[in-house]
Amino acid sequence: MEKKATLVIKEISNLITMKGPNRARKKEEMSNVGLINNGIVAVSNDKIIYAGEGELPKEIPISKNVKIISAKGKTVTPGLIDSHTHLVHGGSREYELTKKLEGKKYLEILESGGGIFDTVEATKKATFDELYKKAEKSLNRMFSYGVTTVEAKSGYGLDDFETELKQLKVIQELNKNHLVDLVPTFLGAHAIPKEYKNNVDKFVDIITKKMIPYVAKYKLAEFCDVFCEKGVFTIGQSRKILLEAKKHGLLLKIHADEIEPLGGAELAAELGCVSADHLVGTSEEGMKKMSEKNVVATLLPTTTFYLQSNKYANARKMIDLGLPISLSTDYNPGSSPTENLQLVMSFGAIKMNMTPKEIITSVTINAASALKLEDKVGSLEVGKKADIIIFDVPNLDYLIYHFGVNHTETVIKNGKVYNIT
Ligand code: IZC
Ligand code: ZN
Repeated sequence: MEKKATLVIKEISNLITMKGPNRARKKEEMSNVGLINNGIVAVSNDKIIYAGEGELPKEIPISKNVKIISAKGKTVTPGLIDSHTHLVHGGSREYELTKKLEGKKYLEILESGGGIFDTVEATKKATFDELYKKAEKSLNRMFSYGVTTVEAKSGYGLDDFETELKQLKVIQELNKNHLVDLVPTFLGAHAIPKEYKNNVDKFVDIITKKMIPYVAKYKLAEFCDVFCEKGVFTIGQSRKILLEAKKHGLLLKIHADEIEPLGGAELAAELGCVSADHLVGTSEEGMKKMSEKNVVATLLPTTTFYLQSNKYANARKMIDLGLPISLSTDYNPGSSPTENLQLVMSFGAIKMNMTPKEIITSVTINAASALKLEDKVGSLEVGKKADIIIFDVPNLDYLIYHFGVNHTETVIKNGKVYNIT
C-alpha cells in the first residue's frame, strides 16, 4: 500500500535534519546538521516519508485527513534523546544540599553511608506503583522538554536483587505505557553494599554469577553499566562484571573517570563499550583509545556543575581527537537532580565550548548511537521514526543561548502531535 502523508510540517524556518550516515558523527561531521531553510517534513503514520525544501513533491500522496502545521519562524529538530539517566528511584536527597554547602563532597557523603545508600533504602521501601508514578512524572517532564527516547538504569537495589528487578520492571512497564521510548540498563554495580565492604569480590561474584545471567535471560536490560570510581568499583572488578555481561549478550556502558581518573576510558576501549560516560578526568591516551574503538563519549555537564567542580570534561580535545560526543542529563537524585536536557545543552556551550551544531548532534544522532538506536531515530530521514520537535525559537543558536527555560512548542511522537505550550 502506498504511504500517504498523514502529517505535514511546512514553512519550517530552520529544519535540522541531521541527514547523514546512521552512526555517531565525529570531528567536523558533528557540525553537519543538515540545515534546510524553508523546510518541509511529511509523515505517514509513525514514519518519516519526506524531508526537504519548499513544497512537497507531487509524487507524495496525501491522506484525506492530513494534518498540516506551519512552523514559520520556528526551529524543527529530531526528537531529543537522553542517553544516561537514573530515572527510577525512591525518594529525593534535598537534605544533602546543606551538607554540600558546608563543604562535604559527593564521595564523602557516600563513604559515610549516605548518598546512593539513602536512595537504596528509599527505593527498597517504595512500592512498584510509587516508583512507577514518580518515574512517570519525570518522564512527562522530559517529554515536555522535547525528549522522546530515554535510557534508564537500575542500581538502587545493590545486594537486594528484588529491588533491582523492581526497578527494571518499572522501566519495562513504562516502556509499554508511556509515549517516551525507554532503553533499560542494569547497573547492579552502583555502590558496594555495607555487608560486602570487606569482601567486594564476593559481591562481584553475585553480580556476575546470579544477577547478570538472570537479567539477560529474562531480557530485562539491553545494557550493563558499572560505577567505576575510587571507593566504588575498581578497574579489575569493573572488567570482570562487564566481560560477564558481554558473554550474556548485554551491550556495555561504564561510568568512567567521573571524579577520579582511574582509567575507565581505557577499559571502555579494551572491552568495546558502546559508550563511556562522564570522562571528566580522562587522559589523552584514554581518549585516543576510545576514538580508535569508536566508543561514544557521553558527557554530563550538569553533574559537574552540581558537584560544584570547575573541571568539566574536555569536549574540545575529545572532538579534535575524533571522539563522537553525546550529551545527557544524568538525571539522578544525588549529582544531577534535573530532567532538563535543554539546560544541559546550554551547559555544553557555556562550560565546554561546544558549538550549537555540535550540541544538537550530541542530543540526536550521537545520543541514538550511544543507545544503538541510530538506524531508527536521531535524524529526520525517510524511514526513520516520526519523532520530531518544534521549538519556538528563530534559530538553533537561540535554543542554546536563551537558557534554563523550555522552548518546546510541539512534540510529535510516533507521528502524533502533542502541544506543549
Ligand atoms: O544516586 O548519586 N553518580 N551515581 C553515580 C549517581 C551519581 C547516582 C546517585
Ligand atoms: Zn550516572
